[in-house]
Amino acid sequence: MKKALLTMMVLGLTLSTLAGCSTSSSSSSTSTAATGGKQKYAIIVKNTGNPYNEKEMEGYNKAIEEIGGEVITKAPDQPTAEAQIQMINELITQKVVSIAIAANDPDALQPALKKAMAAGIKVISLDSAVNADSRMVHVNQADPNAIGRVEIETIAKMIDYKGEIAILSATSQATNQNSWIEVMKKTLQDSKYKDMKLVKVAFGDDLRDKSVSETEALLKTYPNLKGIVAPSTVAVAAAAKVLTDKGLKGKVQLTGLGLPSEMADYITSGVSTAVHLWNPMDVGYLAGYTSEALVKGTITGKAGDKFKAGTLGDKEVITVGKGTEIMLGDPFEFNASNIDQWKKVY
Ligand code: RAM
Repeated sequence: MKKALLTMMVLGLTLSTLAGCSTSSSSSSTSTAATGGKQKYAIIVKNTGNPYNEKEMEGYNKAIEEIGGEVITKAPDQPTAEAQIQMINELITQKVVSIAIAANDPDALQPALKKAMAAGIKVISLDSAVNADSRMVHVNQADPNAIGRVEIETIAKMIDYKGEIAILSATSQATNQNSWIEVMKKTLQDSKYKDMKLVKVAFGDDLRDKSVSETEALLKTYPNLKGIVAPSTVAVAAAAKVLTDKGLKGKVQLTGLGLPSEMADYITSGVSTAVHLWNPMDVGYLAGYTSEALVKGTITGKAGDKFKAGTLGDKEVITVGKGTEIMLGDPFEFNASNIDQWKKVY
């Protein structure tokens, strides 16, 4: 009896702890914190099991807590548009005031997101955009041109501007990775890179096991491969592990977009001498404040709109292509000189 009571108490404590913590990576997690009529702000990330996405949600939570809203976080088990569509429809029923989404497809979410906007919900994308008609504004981590160019220049330096390279990406539909790959391909046309050849773009789907097997397949199919560019935090860590395990350090070079916390050992060992990224918590945090500004009517999402994004300071909406965006900053390089300091941050 005593034991049963204790179990119930522990369970109660666990549940109340969970309820207080609004970030979760389960397939459809909802904050159950006592809301007292608070407005519900929702974020949908690409999928579970990716520390980058968890940090994105963490930043979003922080912003929404600061502004006094209730957070709903959602992450599908698989990085698919179908799973995200279902989540959008659930959020419409839950009468959230805002949805921020890191999209698994640029176009497929349009009907669901349009339905949300027609219901008065403020819709933004972050990290991986939906098309301009499906959102009010996009929160972009960095200029895709800067990301694509720096990736090519980094791998080029590592292989002395000569030899075969491959790209190991996330999903084939990911808006963010595809925009960076497009810039990488364009950059490779520069005469500076004339002795380099892109032999393959492979997709690890932001899943660790698939990224591992795709890396192994690249190494097998292209025995002369000199370098891999992995513009996904999951892919670059998986490729680093494969190169380490196969003793290919120095034979096949690696760069990409990596979390310093996950890449520190590989940078220290020299399997990858440099990767780039931005702070995913800041991406989420900026999305939180952008959502609030739309809900409060401080901005409407049109170019020239200005607002204060908490500790990130003043931000302005700009036109990019057919839509508008809010830019976080520039990609940052992590290498042997700074990795020890950054691995503790994110
Ligand atoms: C993965 C995801 C994310 C991307 C980073 C670089 O974690 O695909 O969307 O921004 O990599």
